[in-house]
Parts: sequence; structure tokens; C-alpha cells
Amino acid sequence: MFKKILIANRGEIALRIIRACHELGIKTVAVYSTADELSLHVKFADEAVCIGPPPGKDSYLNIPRIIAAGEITNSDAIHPGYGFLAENAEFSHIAQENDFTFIGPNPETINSMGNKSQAKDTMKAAGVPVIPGSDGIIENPEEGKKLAKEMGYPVMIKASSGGGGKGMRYVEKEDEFDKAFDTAKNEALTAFGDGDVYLEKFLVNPRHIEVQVLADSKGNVVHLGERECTIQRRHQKLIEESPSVAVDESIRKAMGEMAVRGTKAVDYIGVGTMEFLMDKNKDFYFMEMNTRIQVEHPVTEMVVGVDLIKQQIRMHAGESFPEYLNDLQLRGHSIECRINAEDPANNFIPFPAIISSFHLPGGKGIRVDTHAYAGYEIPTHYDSMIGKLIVHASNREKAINRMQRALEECIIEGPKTTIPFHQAIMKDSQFQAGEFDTGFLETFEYNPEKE
Ligand code: MV4
Repeated sequence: MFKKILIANRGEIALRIIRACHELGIKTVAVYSTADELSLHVKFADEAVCIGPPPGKDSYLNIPRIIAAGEITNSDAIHPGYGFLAENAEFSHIAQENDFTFIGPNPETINSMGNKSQAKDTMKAAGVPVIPGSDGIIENPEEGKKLAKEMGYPVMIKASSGGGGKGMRYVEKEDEFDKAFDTAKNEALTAFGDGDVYLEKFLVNPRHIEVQVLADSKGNVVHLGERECTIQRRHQKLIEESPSVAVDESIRKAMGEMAVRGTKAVDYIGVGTMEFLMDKNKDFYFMEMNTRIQVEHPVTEMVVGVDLIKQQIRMHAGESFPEYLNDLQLRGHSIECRINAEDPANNFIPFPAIISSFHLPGGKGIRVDTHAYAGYEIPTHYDSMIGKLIVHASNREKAINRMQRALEECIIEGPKTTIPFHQAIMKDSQFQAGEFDTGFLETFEYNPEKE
């Protein structure tokens, strides 16, 4: 097992990783920017190294500085968390070149899943269902229009290097194709330095359902059920839950098998997520694979009773699966609300501020993952998430009820937060009935006066 792990991240996830390490008897090294001097990950790690000024490129994205921090502290592994360098193949490569274990997949695997068109081809070849579309990239609008005509409109043009909605264009009919092709290509070129695009049939208001996978270093893979992440705003997830109301035992088995099959098709190790879109007929299709621990991992932990970060670390240290992973039971229902310092009454504009008063909910079935505290100043340089409120109960109805109680108990003064918005969603009859899709928030009417 590792003796010391450097955590190349900040915020709640850095704290979450420190907790897992300390329970495993592993020493921790925090890195931090000057904007995070007073952050909890700096206080709770065994050692902390300042790696630069606030902008990401000068600190949490600066590979040489992070590697240097690993060297001077004599760390033996690097955990990237999520965001920042978590899916950066070069970082995985350089970490390994410098004799650190990278707690994530190897650079080749990160690259093969980072290219969405290539990832789709790989999954298709492995027998995983993919959204109908082009075989690989489309070179010109003529090729695209020919295929779109055969498949039927509407279609989507997507950037190979995209993901999370960037470089994506909806095409309703043929006479819009040329323009959409051009803008998608240019957007992709500007954003990623890669103008490659591919084509897909458009699925009308699907659900986003993802499967958690775990792989050991010998090619064994298990899945740990699904998470429903359909409640999103501009490709930002707001609420996640496990299990999904749209998934029954037979779909879970089929999706789980496909997730495991896809993971085995790439040289995988540690935790990963296979993302699927599910249509009205409950047919599901592979969309992307995330090669990192995700923000929403706690809802899986709550229903399977497994510490995903401890398992991730163990797999990278070369351990095999503990026996119980081959016989997992899903227990009850878990929901997570992301608490962001944003004003939901004002288009969710970020609202960084000093937290003047801070009280968290507690009691049975409540978990809060946060790096915030009373007196903490939310830096303006990073994302606006200040914490995650996670509940667990015996079924979905009770979990929603518990979430309402927990949201009621939260006191956060200083910044505006997404809490009142979550309260409105928890009261919504469509949400309560589990009748929602990715169009849900477009028609959801939020009235801040009521909360
Ligand atoms: C789609 C789609 C419909 N049809 N692809 C959005 C993020 C990116 N990763 C993929 N996305 C979508 N791809 C086809 N062929 C609809 C979406 C989509 C979406 C997907 C998941 C969660 C929320 C979403 C919101 C809008 C659009």
C-alpha cells in the first residue's frame, strides 16, 4: 500500500480523498493556491505545499509545480480528484515517468475515451449499444447529409474532442446542415484545437443514466449500479440519485453487463463511469466514459455501502476485489443536491462571498461533503460548488422527504445558494413521480417567493 499520496485538487473532493487516505493509514499531501490558504484540505492534510497564485493554470493545472511538490514531499502516488487534471493524459504520463503511481487510468486509456468518436467506435466493436450515427468522423457536409437522410432528421453533430455539450449542434432539417456543420467544427477547433466532428441520430429528451464501474489491475471489472443524473441545467448536474426510477432489475442487469463489457474493452483500472442516454422506449445507448471519480459518487456509496475512493486507491495499489464486491445488494435510495454559491433567482449567477453563518443538517441518513465553514470566503477563481447534501432512506419517497427536512435545516448566510431551488424541485409533483427527462428544467417554473 502507498505510504503517502499527494492530492492534486482542492475543495470538497480534496477533503474526501484525505479522509479515505487517513482511514487507510496513508499520509496525505495537500497542494494549494494562495487563494486557498485557509481551505480545509490544507488544514487536514499531513503536509501542504503552496503551488502558486489563484489562476488554475498557475496552480491546480500546473503539472511541473505539482510534480515538484510530489518530489519534495516524497509522495508515492498522485490522486487527481475530478476536474482540473483528472482526465489529462499528459499528467498521467508525466506522473508515471516521475515514478508516482497515477490514481487514474494510463494515458492511452484516457486518450481513447477522451476522443468521443473513437470511444464510440471502441464500444460498438465491443458489442455495447451506441447511439445510431456515423462510423467515426464525418469529413464534409455532403457525407453527413447523405447519412442524415438515411437515418432521418433531426440529427446531432458532435465534436470528437467535446463532451459535456461543447461543440454540439442540433440539426432539424437538411437545409440547416451546412451551417451547423461549420459552426460545430469551428467551435470545436477553437475550444479543443481539434475540428473533428461525428454524427448521431437525435434522441428526444432522453434521461441521463450512468453506471459506476470498478476495475482491479488484473482485468476484473464489477459494476455498482446506476445513478440518474437527468436533472441538469446547461449541462451542469444539479441533482443525482441512485437507483434510477427508470431502471428495473432487468434493465439494471443489461446496463450493468454492458458497462462491464465496455470497461473490459479498454485497459482499465480503478473507478470509472459509463454514461448512457435512455430514450422513451427505455432503450439505452453508450454516450461517454468518464475516467475519474465523479462528483456524484456518494449516492452510489450510500446504496452499495462501499467507499469508492478507498477501493480506487486499493485497486491502484494492486489489490484484488474483496469478496463482497461480487455479491452487491442495492439498499434503499439516495439523493444528492449540489449546493452552489449561485443565485437561482438570477440565472444562477455565481455569488462568491464570505460565509457569515453556517449550520449543517444532521441525523439519520444525512451526509454532507463540504470544505466550507463559518468564516470561510468562497474564492472567485474556481467553481461555485460549496458542498453536497446527500441523503439515504429506505425508498425514494422517504429519501425526498428526508432531503426536504435536511434542506430546511441548512443555514448558509453570506452567499446566495441553490438551496431554495432544490426545495422547489423536491416539492414538484413530476419530480416526485419520477416523471422527468433532460428537458425538465427548461419548463420548470421556479418562484423564489414561495421558498
Ligand atoms: C444527445 C442528446 C440527444 N441525442 N445526443 C448533452 C451533453 C453531452 N454529453 C450529450 N448531450 C446530449 N446528447 C443525441 N444523439 C441530448 C443531449 C442532452 C443531454 C444529455 C444528458 C443530460 C442532459 C442533456 C441536456 C441536453 C441535451
